[in-house]
Amino acid sequence: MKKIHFLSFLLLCIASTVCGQEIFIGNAPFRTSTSLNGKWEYVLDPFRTEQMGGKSIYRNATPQNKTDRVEYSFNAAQTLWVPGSWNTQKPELTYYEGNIWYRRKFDVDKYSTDKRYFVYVGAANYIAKVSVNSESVGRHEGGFTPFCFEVTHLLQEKDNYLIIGVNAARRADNIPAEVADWFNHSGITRDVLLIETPKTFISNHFMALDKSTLGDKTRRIKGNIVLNGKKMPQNVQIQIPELKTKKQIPVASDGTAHFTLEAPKLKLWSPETPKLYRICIIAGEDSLNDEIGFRSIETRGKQILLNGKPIFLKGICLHDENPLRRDRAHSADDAALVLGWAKELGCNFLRLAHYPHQENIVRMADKEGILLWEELPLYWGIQWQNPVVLKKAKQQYSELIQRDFNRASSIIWSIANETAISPSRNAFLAELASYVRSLDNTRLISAACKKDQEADGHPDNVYTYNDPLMEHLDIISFNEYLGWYGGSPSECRNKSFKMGLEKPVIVSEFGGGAMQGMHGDSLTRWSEEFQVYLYEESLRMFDQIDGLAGMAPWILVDFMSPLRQLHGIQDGWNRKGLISEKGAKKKAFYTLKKFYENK
Ligand code: GCB
Repeated sequence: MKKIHFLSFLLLCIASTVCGQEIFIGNAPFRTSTSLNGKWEYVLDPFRTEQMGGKSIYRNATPQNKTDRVEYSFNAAQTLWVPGSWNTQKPELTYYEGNIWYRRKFDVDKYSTDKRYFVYVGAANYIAKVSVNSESVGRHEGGFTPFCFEVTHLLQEKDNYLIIGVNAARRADNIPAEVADWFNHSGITRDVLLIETPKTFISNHFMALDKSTLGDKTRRIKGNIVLNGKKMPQNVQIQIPELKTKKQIPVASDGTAHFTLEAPKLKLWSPETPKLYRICIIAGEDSLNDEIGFRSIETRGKQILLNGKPIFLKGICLHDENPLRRDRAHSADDAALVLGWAKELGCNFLRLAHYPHQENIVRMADKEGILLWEELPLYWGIQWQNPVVLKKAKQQYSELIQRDFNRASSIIWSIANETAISPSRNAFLAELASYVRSLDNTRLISAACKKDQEADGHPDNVYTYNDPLMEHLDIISFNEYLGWYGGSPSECRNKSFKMGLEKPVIVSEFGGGAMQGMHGDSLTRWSEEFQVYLYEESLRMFDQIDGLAGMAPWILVDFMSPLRQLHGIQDGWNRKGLISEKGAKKKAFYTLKKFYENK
């Protein structure tokens, strides 16, 4: 049994405090905080100059006398709703990907110089520059992971203002890169909080079942608590009231407290019984609650074992969007909408494609007993040979792992989607796989791969997979669109699959488009009947794969995509959903539901 690599976390935390005031604060929803969501004023900066008429926008300039020339004003500005995609709030911003500078004024309730204050942003797509009361506090890159800056030294009780400049430009050296099959929802897309803490506080905690005790009567929980502050308490206390567990743990000089807890009668988390325990951590003046489930996930030969028992993952893919609002999802209601549909479909598994989804869905999956595949947007067109891009990938992964380490539902880190084999890509992803493992060995690693292209015309109709990346993965996953991109659904009858490795297989995508309400025979493209036919043939074919441990067809709901412009049918929507953007189920929804009922 390998050790959980909490040391790496520690190094990360230290590294992030060294470069400016950025610090990772975990467990944000359970913190003492004030929401800064709501209406924010904004100034447009289409050429990304970051200044207007020679004055920096982040400094919130205002004319000092009647002769003063200031060529922008937040006071006379229009507003945008935060959180939310700016593109879908105003028609003139639909395809806007320049800079927008947002401003929010606020007072601090019960302001105290004994406290520390942090601006926490759930996500801002893609680069965010944060300033408070005219002082710049930091820059963050990556559109789907949270970040936090300390602002204690800049705050006062009244009349503070926070300015966040967001740059949504797509660039070749970004992750994702320039082209993707989804809408580039831009701006501050997730919650903004002002978190307050005591001077020394618990910045994060990491807890997991000690896998080696799975079969024992008294199981063990291993973990680590990370404190931040100048004066460390001697001990922290951890409690799991339901298990009547209470333990004092000494704090090392670097502010970490590693622990092992005996947990007699610990009930394991599973989709059938998604048991969560309330955890309470007390460190000096700070205390914190969380709800955590404990489970093990591993592979044995071609099986995926949850808590030591084989499990078949009945899944579906999902984008992080609320189609009814045409917006990025950001709330518990948004999460409940799609999880409700997935449960109705009979799923125990969701592939959260193709980037980190909002934290609410992960926490709700914990409560509802849905297993998750989480992914980073290493998607088409990545600059594999560029070391800066590898650094960005590591940073995004470390933020995601720090956010979701304690979520039992999250079982697979997917490090890439449909990336072509090349020496630089292989080296990049192999290094990333070992980096992710070094941060977290309580989950499995996979990636959505492609079949060998040259095997397409293989005389035996056998699809083979020789992607060298697969050696570095715990699970072999692949996307396969036979019947939609090339071939007809009937060809599924002749195909079979050959995997070179003794590992479980997940079909991470298959499917085809249908316009809800359009009917025809089973060969009429875009009809609901065609989609049913394609599902029937695909399901029969994939079900015969030796080592099949799960599937996640593409996709639960139609989603916004500027790549999809067929007028009258797509109009900016990828139509491969089993549910339309208005929430109406297509016939193939019931085809898959029936398959899962019998699985
Ligand atoms: C894929 C991609 C996914 C696309 C899908 C499609 O293979 O992974 O992002 O949206 O195909 O609809 O073509």
